[in-house]
Amino acid sequence: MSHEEFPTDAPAVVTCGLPYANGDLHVGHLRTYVGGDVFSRALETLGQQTAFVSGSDMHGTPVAVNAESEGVSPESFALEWHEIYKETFPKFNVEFDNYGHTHDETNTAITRSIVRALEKEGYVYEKQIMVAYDPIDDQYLPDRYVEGTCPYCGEHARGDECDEGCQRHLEPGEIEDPVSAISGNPAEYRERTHKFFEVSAFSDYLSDFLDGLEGTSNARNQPREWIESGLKDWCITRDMDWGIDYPGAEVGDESSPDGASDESSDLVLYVWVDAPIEYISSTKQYTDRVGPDVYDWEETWRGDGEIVHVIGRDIIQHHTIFWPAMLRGAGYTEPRAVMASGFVTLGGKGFSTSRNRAVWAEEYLDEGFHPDLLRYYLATNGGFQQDVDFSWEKFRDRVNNELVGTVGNFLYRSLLFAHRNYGGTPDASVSPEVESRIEEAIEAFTAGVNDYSIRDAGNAAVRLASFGNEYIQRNEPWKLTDDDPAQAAQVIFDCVQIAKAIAILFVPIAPDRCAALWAQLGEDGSVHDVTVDEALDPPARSFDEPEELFEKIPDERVEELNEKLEARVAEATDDTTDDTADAQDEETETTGATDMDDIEPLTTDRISFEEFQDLDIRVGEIVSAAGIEGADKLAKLEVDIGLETRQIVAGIKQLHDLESLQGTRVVIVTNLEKAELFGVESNGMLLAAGEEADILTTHGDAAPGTKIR
Ligand code: B3M
Ligand code: ZN
Repeated sequence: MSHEEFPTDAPAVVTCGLPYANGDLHVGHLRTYVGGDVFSRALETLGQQTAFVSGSDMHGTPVAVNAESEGVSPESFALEWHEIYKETFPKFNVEFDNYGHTHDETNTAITRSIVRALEKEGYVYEKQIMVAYDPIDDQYLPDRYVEGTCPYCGEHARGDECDEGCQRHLEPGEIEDPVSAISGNPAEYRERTHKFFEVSAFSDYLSDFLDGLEGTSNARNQPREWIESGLKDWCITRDMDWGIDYPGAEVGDESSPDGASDESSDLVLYVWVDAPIEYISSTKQYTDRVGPDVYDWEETWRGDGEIVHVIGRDIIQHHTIFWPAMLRGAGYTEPRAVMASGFVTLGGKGFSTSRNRAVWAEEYLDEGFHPDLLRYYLATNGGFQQDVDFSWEKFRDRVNNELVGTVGNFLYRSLLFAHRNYGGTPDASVSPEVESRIEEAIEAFTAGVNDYSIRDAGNAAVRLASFGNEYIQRNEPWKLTDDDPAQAAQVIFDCVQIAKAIAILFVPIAPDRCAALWAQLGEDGSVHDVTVDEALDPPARSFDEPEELFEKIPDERVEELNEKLEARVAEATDDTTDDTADAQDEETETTGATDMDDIEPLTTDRISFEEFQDLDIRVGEIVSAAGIEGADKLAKLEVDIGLETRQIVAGIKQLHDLESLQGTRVVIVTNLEKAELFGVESNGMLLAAGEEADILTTHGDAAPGTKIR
């Protein structure tokens, strides 16, 4: 791994978090896969050698619980979903170089060798722990088989993750008031011997690792606090049949240093051991297919590879603490970057599988929408770590205004003019103005990739198209063909050059549409093999009449789609009891969005205008923001309110990227009584909306201190 700018001379691998092979994919799930695909294509466009890999996560209780409720074996259940995912991703132009699964031979072998390496280095030990057990059903209750209360934040949590609260990984035995998620029976704790990975031994290493880690800032900030509050070792075995057997548990295996204890023969590895290892296994399978001369997995994972993990923000801890410790302990290369995406909501609320409140991946395609439209929406609608809301209205607006109105419009009008008047590209060479504008676009694209911002990389092409529209409008070539044919030819040549540059720079977002544009431009070969260096090469001489690349979405379609969605939700709500909704709803796992169907009722008590005026509400500007140590949710802010700077405690720690809040305009109630929270004085209140603490800001540029009335 280097910290040089992309492209570097080393091979890169971009990985996407492995989807649990346990149910239908919806557009919320697609965000990280589209994100990973865009990023990996963008690296290639820069000329970086890149492999793009992922696979299905076959093991663990998320698969076992769902298989059990369907009455089938976890293996056949997971394999069926695996095949579906493998077919679905390419339909969204998410094209992995290898898409494997965690249960295959490659992953089983590499997982065993890594666990053995960790044992050999002395990082694995045995310990007696209490594990949840259902005495009525006579069953151990690992991970998702048990539900209860998070000991850290008090929210309802599932076995191994506090998915509705503080997002922490929970160790076996930690969950309070345990009940079986299957039978609802109260669980008891029983003593068992399990294997532990000594993550705590890596504290110093991980601190340094995080200092150098690139990607989104949330992937550095959260784990820093976890390290400061003291790392716990991870239990890496489970009382289950489904999974990879603990190596050394096989009869006659002598490589286990202490021999296997009696109990370890019933143990499988915790799913989070073999799941990230699939990143390595999948890369190896790619090499096995194409040969090490084309791509060498060992150079990447054992040498100086640029490893970039693209994940959802709910699995940051696994990728920035547990996984790098495993890699380090077993002698593998450390990741260069972790890009952790925000969640996707639907019309401002969470996706809900059980309530059928989702836009399903297949459904999107069945409605006849081109995959590149959704890619554009998901990749450029806000920063990668910000949450994105999907609604058919917003989708229509972005498609109609930007893809059709800006990009499509520029391409169609200029290429049609070029074809009709010159049969393609006129005789000329690129003007200095357009040359430097294209260079700027390439720089913006390159900077976007190096900032891990797929939005910035994607917008480089859209901005260039917007310039193109302005350029053609300003120069009015249609008025010049008779009076100044050389100038007309110049302008149109420039436009074709811009179109060519757009085809190259927009490939990561819209691979299929850009391939069509490339063909339309009469260019040879595949645009997927072209790098930014070619954006200023002279365009092909002749091309045919162009076709429109993007189609407008009519308003009636939006109404129709919304009605369909509402009808489905109503139907599903009718025949889904809340209990099954809770037990089966795996939404929070992958999208993290919780249902917010219950909007608080309006208060009927009125207050007088005078009472309202008693509140001294001011515009403020955040000077600094930092998490309060030991508190899960609280952050300490210094806020400039014009007349002075106030220290304010706000419950936004997990919900915002604190580093990036500096300079944000906020709204502060300044005359609330002072309070002390977690030993820190709060001198005012920050206003924010809803569960996600959507921070109120001002629309214009009212200065700090301005009174709000
Ligand atoms: N299978 C899915 C999730 O928790 C989980 C990811 C594994 S990535 C190595 O989002
Ligand atoms: Zn919690």
